[in-house]
This record gives sequence, C-alpha cells and structure tokens, in this order.
Amino acid sequence: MEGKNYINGTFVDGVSGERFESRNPARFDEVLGTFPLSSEKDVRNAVHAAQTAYDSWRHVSRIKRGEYLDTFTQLIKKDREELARLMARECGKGIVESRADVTEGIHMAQYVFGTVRMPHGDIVDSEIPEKDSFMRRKPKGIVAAITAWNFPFAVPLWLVCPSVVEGNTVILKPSRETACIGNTIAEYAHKAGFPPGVVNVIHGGCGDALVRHPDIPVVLFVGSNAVGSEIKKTVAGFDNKMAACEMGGKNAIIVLDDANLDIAVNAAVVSAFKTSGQRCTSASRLIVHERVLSEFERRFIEVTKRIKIGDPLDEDVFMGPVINEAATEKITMYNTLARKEGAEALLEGGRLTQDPYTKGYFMSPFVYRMHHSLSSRVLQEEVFGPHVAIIPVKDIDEAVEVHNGTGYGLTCAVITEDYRKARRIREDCEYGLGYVNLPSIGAEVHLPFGGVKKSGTGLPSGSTLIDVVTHRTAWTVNHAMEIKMAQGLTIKF
Ligand code: UN1
Repeated sequence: MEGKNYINGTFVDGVSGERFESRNPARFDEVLGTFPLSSEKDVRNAVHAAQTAYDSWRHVSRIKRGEYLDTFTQLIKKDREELARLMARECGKGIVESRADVTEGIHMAQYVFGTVRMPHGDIVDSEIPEKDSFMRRKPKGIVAAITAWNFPFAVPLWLVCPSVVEGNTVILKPSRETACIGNTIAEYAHKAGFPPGVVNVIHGGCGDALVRHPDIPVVLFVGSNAVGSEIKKTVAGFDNKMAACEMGGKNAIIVLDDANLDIAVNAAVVSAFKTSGQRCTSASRLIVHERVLSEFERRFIEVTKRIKIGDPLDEDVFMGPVINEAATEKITMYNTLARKEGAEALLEGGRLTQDPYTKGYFMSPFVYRMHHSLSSRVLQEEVFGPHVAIIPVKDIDEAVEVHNGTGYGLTCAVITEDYRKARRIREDCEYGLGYVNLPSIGAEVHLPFGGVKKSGTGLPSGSTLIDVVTHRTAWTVNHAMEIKMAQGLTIKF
C-alpha cells in the first residue's frame, strides 16, 4: 500500500517527502505499506482544512451528519473480512480477534448513528413558571485523535464517530505500526462523501505538533501512561485545551474461594493472553484466594500450555506475535525482572526463535507466583505482553487491598458465586470497568470506557465521549412580558 495523508478531502503526500514503513510482525521482512512521515507543516495544513470545514459542518443538522456515518458504516460492512485480514497481518492479532475489532468499530458507528434522532439535551425547570431552560450541546471545534496500534480500527472509530456527529471536525493520527488500517479509515470517510476537511488523517511523527497546536481544543489519546502524562502536561499550558486520555492498566482477575473454577480459568486465560496480553484491558494480575490457589494454578497452567501461538491468519491460533522488536525486549526485561524480584516461575516464557517462529516477534506466556508488594516493579508497571502474576490472598479484604495496590485502575473482574462478595468488589475496588464472572476484556461500545488513577483522566470514551467533545450550554427563554428572575432577584424600574 502506498499510503498518503488525507487532508481537505484529498490524498496528499507529506510536506517533507520522508516516508516510513509498516511491516508484518509475524513476518518482519514483509513490508505492507509506506506512509508519509508527517511534520508540523502537515499538521498546519490539516488544521486549516479542519477549521474551514468546521464553520459549515457545525451548521449541518445532526441527523444529516449522522447519515454520512450511516453510509460510512455500510461501506465498511461490505469489507469486514478483507479489513480483518489486513489487520491480522499488520498488528498480529489473531483473525478471530481482528474480525471482532472491525465489528467493534462498526458497532460504534451504528451506536452513534442511532443517537441522532434521540433526545440530545435536557429540559430543565425554572423557579419562574414563564421561563424555559434547556441544556443544549455544542461542538467544541477541531478534535485531534491519537490512537494506538492494538485496536487499529475500533478505537479510532470510537473517537472519530461521536466527534463528527456532534459537529466537530477531526484530525486522526493513527499509530505508525498500523498505518495501513489507519489509511483505510481515510478511504471510507472519502467514499462516504464526508465534506472535505471534516475527517482528516495524517500519518506518523506529528503527535506532539498536534497536541501543541493552539487551534485544537480537544485531544483524545489512547496509549501508554508515559505518553498520556506528557499530553496532559502539555495541554495544561493552554487556556482552551483539554485531553481525554486512556492510559493502560495493571488489571486484575480476583478469584474468590467460592469461585466456579471453570469460569475462573477461562476468564484468566482470555484476559491474560488474548491479543498476546496487549490490550489496555488485559489482566496481568490474578489475585487468587489461597483456598483455591493450587487447584486454580494447576488448571490455569494446564490450559495455558495448550495455547496455540502462530500465524494470526490461522483460525485456530490463540496468540499471534507481539507488535515489534522493542516489545519483545520490554517483555523479556520484565520476565527477567520478575525472577530478580523473587517471583516463582510456574511457566517459563519468552521469545520464540525456533521454526516456525524465526521471522516474527513471537513470545510464549510467562506465568509466575509472587506475593503482593508495592515496591515490586513487575507488580506495579504495565508490561503489555503475555506476562502474568498469580498473587495469593487470604481473604476478600486482602484481595481488595491488593487490587487497589497499584497506580492504575482500568478493569477489574471478580469470579464468585456470592453476590454479596461481588458487591464488595464493586464498591471498594478502584476501576473504570468492572466484571463479575467474566474476563476483564471485551467491553461494548455503548458503555463508558475509561479508567481511574494512572489509567485515565476521568473522561471516558465509548458512549460517554459525547461529554468530552461537546460543551453543555444552558439556554433560558423568558415567555413573560416582563423580567422575572430566580433567587428573589426580580427588580422593576
Ligand atoms: C484497548 O485495549 O485499548 O474491552 C481497548 C476491550 C476492548 C477494547 C480494548 N473492547 O478489551
């Protein structure tokens, strides 16, 4: 694929002429496409296009704006399989998961389209009977969306769809690792006939210039805490700029002493190893009651050993490669560190280099038992790979304490048959998305999606992104022939 930037309804080369490659992580000698390495100048052009388009787009009715999205969705639906296959090759996610990623993107577009004929504000009573008050939403302007490679289709659509339907214009900067999929989003926007400048897509190397551009009031980001924290600091230096950031997790599955162990083992395997542990919702901590510890460990290891690792296009493969060389190095570093920090390895894992894994970034699961510690780096830092700790606890109080004993708070799952214990977890654990008798992954788009502590900014996306990309304004109308005010302020001259 010979990718371009998509600015003002036109596919254009980058200003500098420099390009970068996107490669297949399962076959790293396979180049899937090249793309413009964009710079501040490309950002300037995209902002100019988005600003010009905004002036008219915000006056298009919300229902009409939604209709563009409907066309966009119909086009994507026809290509679902082709897109999934490209995604499996580009980001290494198994084909079954790649299909789910495309489906999740479609769901977001459908969900947002479904809202356009629904009530969209509030009617608010006044002390004064002759006054009508409303909460009305207004768009904010240009939204920059900076997204990660692990959900290359769904997450950009989570951010782009609500933004444009609310009357904003968007500049999407997809991850360099998944630029082919990012490019398809531009192509669908183009084919759907969005007016020029409403959806813009620029590739690689320009995230910082986007965040710093004074005419972009909203930055949406999904990625690591390190990058998200920098973005938060940068936007704080501007008067009229905000950032909504999803920044990963150190998520846990809590297995209580009354747990159904079939559910516990399945939930743990899916949460720890789907997408090779590279979801922000993945569980890297299994907090297990000591009464069921040995049985759980035995069964978890037994199932984990059977995980099929290999070509993401193979329907039976559970784990494809991790994303790149740097990821293999980072995960290996954490595997080594776990041992140094006193972990007891239950299943040795690491880089697979023998045939058929020689040409990809394949890693096998590393599972260890370790007691909770606030000073252990492996129990505190996000690894983003097939690396999971089993942490024994003596009761539910300790489970809650261990759960909350990290800086992160995105997803939390509890496996129990006792609704009172589930309620305790619901009330006392710190998370954005909680699950009972389920994995920690697999949220649906019509829920709020966001975390607390280092995981988020308290501005979730999913169904609640509307609150980030719109201003809620109060609008009050007087129907009397005189001025009557609330709080006893009525004054006549
Ligand atoms: C992410 O990893 O950035 O809940 C998003 C889930 C998916 C979204 C994950 N629906 O696992």
